[in-house]
Amino acid sequence: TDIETAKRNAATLAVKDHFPPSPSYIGIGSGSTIVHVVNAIKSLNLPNISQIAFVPTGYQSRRLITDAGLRDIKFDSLPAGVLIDVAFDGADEVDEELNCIKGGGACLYQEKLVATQARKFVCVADYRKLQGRLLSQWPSVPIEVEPLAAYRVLSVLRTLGSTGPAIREGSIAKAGPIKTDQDNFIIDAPFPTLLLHSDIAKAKAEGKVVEGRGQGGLWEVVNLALAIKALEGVLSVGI
Ligand code: DER
Repeated sequence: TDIETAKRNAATLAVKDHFPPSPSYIGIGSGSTIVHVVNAIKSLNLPNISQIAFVPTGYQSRRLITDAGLRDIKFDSLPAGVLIDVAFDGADEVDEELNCIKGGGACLYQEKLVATQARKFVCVADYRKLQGRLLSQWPSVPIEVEPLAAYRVLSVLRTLGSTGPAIREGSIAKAGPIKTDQDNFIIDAPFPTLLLHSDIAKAKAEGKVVEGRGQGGLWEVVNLALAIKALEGVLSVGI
């Protein structure tokens, strides 16, 4: 199957199996696969669609929601303590425990906020993304850092065995480092193939885990991995 068809298949499956009957809040991720999720939601032709607030994970995600005529709500406008019913998002790579590498689109901070405030996180991915271990295909772990913390995080990553972590530079359209929607840098940290969380628990037990607090944000960089574990993860793979 060609990749776009695989993405559409994954999105159709994910929405069919996991879009709740009468949700209040739905999380919408970033990237290209999520476009198919929004299309699949629209084709449900829900009579109560205007009652549902869609929570974006960045500017691209927000534009996707509003261009589709759906009602968007900014993350910081969510009522305190409310849980997002289901968050749909893509990933760059997923392992057999549903750990995800995210951040290819440099939206991972807000993606993580939405994913971790959702009752259920549905990762929508075409077959290329599903690998036994993380960093089998994807080259490095994206980490969002405040610019002030960047050089310190780079040196910590080197001591953790990352082979050449670097601040993500813009292309010809952007001189200098790219900035995320939260005005942060992205560091891409290459590591050898990453371990599963079960292996990471073992690495923690052996004291190989470094946990620290960057400027204002908590980042946990374990010996080999920075990965978000999908909450009640459900993996919808397009074939
Ligand atoms: O940045 C991210 O984590 C996104 O979810 C993204 O990388 C997935 O992008 P894709 O759906 O275009 O492959």
